[in-house]
Amino acid sequence: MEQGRLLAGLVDRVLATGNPQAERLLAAGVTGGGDVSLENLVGVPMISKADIWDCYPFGLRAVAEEDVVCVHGSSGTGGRPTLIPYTRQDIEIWARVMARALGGAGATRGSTIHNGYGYGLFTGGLGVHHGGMWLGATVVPVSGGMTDRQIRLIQDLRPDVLTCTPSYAIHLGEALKGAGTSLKVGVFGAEPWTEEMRAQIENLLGLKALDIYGLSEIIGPGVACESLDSQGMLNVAEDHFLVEAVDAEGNPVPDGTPGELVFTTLTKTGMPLIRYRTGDVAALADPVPGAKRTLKRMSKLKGRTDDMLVIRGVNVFPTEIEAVLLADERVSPHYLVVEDRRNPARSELRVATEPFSAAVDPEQLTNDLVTALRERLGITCDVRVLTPGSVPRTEVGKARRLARWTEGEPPLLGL
Ligand code: DLL
Repeated sequence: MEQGRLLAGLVDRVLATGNPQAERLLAAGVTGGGDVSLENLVGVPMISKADIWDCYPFGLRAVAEEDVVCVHGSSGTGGRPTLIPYTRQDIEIWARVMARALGGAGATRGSTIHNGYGYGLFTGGLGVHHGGMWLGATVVPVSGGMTDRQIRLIQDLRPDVLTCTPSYAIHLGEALKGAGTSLKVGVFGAEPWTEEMRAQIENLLGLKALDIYGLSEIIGPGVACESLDSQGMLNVAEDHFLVEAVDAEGNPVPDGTPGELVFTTLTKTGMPLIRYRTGDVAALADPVPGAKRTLKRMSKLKGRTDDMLVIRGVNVFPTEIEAVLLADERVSPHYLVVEDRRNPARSELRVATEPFSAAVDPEQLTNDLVTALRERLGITCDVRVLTPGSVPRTEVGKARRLARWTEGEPPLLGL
């Protein structure tokens, strides 16, 4: 099978570098591509973000320095920055998987793509840019922020495709104040978002909202993307990125069961990774039966392993809280989940929300949300319904939906 052949070639390429990833393979007894197959992949050592940090900046690079054409990564809010070197071939692969993702969302050569993802080290802006141009569409490289100018461009250039984070889509939708647009589809990602958030975005912007997933370590956006025909799941670009889902011990979980996603970059050259554990949790599934697309699918992300909250023994992902909050039509899509750890022996969950309108009775809404959260998640949360506008909006970068309160002032006034 094609994936098996690419995998063996990848293992040979990595071994030839002698880099720390190669040393780890050798230590596990892997001396050549012939030692690894799709069937025995589970026995091959995994690699993590900590390993990339340990080799900062480019210790895991697998090509000569002059073959690198650009660098992307994440700025490292949670720690050190992660930098990824790309070769010309990597950029082409990225452009192709992104073009396929945009095409699956209905974009064509005739499309205008309003690209509100940030341009820079972050992969969102340039990933969509490369893919949109590869497809032959017109990309408007607006980047994040300056919302008034974005509204003006949407009205003047009449784009059919919007690409940005789901939280910024909400922000744009609110700034449009009900004015109709030419937008038909949105390709939103880089942050977790639920079906309930999807309904709010579709309602606000009058478009079809699709999910796109990716991470700089693997390539950027386009590792997986929903298409109009993928039935709510994301098609994984398996011809380039081999996917596994594993439990906490690293054992594979069956399709349909959420597990940590592990990717192998079959065709990447600048910084290929074998069994990169992402910390992202989702469930895998086969392609839609009988469909033309033959790629494995993944569910929307439940969250990240490091964002999972343990409240009095109950495990909760912030997305589960979002789903309960936004299922109530009185609640606006602006919220913050706060894990109150001031007493480390007993974490409490506080949830700050806003009603859509000042006409909503805050006391009634508070009681209803406490009940709904208890019924759905089995935990009692301290819900605060704040006045509209209290929860900070994110105009640039990723929305912050989870805060940890360890001491001192609350992360948000009113908690
Ligand atoms: O966020 C790449 C990207 C850009 C994806 C634009 C989609 C759209 P990083 O900055 O390296 O790359 O962050 C990667 O973001 O491990 C997930 O935890 C999270 N993430 C990305 N897409 C989604 C999504 C880009 N659709 C990290 N749903 C990943 C939930 C997502 N979380």
